[in-house]
Parts: sequence; C-alpha cells; structure tokens
Amino acid sequence: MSTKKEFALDNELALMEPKQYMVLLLNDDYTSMEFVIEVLMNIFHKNYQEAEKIMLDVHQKERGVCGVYIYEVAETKVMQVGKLAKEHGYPLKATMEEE
Ligand code: TYC
Repeated sequence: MSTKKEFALDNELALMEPKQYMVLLLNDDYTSMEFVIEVLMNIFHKNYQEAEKIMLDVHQKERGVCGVYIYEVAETKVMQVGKLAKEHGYPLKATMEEE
C-alpha cells in the first residue's frame, strides 16, 4: 500500500518525465514490402526479423507501432519516413500519437 507522501512523489516524478509518443506506420497498397523493411531497419534501428514482423503486422492490420520516443525524436522519425518515401516515389506515411 502506498502512503500519501509516496503518492505525491509519484505524481511529482510523473510530471518531470517527458511524455512519450508512439510512431505508427500506416499501410498502403503501393509501397513495396522490402522498402518498408529498409525504413524500419534504417530509421527505427530494427533488425531484419523485427522489421519484417512489424511490416507484416502493418500490412495486415493497417497500422502498427514502430517505436516510442519523446516528442522531438518521434516528430523527426515521422519526417524522415515521409522524406525517404517521397525520394523513392512511395506514399508510405508514419504518424505519431501520445502513448
Ligand atoms: N501493403 C504493402 C504491399 O502489399 C506493404 C506495406 C506494408 C506498405 C506496410 C506499407 O506500412 C506499410 N506492398
């Protein structure tokens, strides 16, 4: 059981911690599976097996989490995905949501 003091301290610590944001990859019909795997390996630092699993998950369920980061990092990853996809002529998109 936690005391009032412990509860207050927990609240205080929670206030000090930066919010975390999930970066979600969105499915589409045009981006190649191999390119999505490359994105997951290069931008989200997944190994091949992890990247393939996430890609297939997104392919089947329309969206999936590829990482959880503080706001600025999540925002940068979302932009990197959009930029790289555009450079390769793919419509692949990522979004972010508070965890
Ligand atoms: N659905 C795509 C295909 O069949 C593959 C894909 C997977 C695209 C995940 C985007 O986030 C994505 N080629």
